[in-house]
Amino acid sequence: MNRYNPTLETVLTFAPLSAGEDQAGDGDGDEQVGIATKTKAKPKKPSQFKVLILNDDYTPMEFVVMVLKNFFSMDLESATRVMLHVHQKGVGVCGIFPYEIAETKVNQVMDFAKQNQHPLQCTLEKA
Ligand code: TYC
Repeated sequence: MNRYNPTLETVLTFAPLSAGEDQAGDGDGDEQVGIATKTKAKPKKPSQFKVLILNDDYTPMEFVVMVLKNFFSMDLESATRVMLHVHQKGVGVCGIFPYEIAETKVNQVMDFAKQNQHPLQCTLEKA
């Protein structure tokens, strides 16, 4: 996955070379030849990632509701609605987070499912 998301950008400013060094053109030094001299702050919004849970035939509905309540701070009503959506459609969104948080949630859910010997799958996808 391409996660390049710079917060700083190197800006090329072209300091003309002297006639002897100017091998790129006709010797008048006006070609776009030079060295990078400035770094400009360019803040970017961190990319957002959806955390998805997948349906399976074995994980108990109550367990999925517990996962949604515990790891995604849903109340019982929302957790039940999302769980039933996943049960019927195959996949559903638990939440949208910056990459590091989304990755942590996926790992927490997968670890918790494994500890309890359920095949529940959780993944992330760029929002
Ligand atoms: N399909 C499961 C069952 O019938 C329930 C379930 C719902 C499992 C959502 C996973 O992400 C899931 N017990």
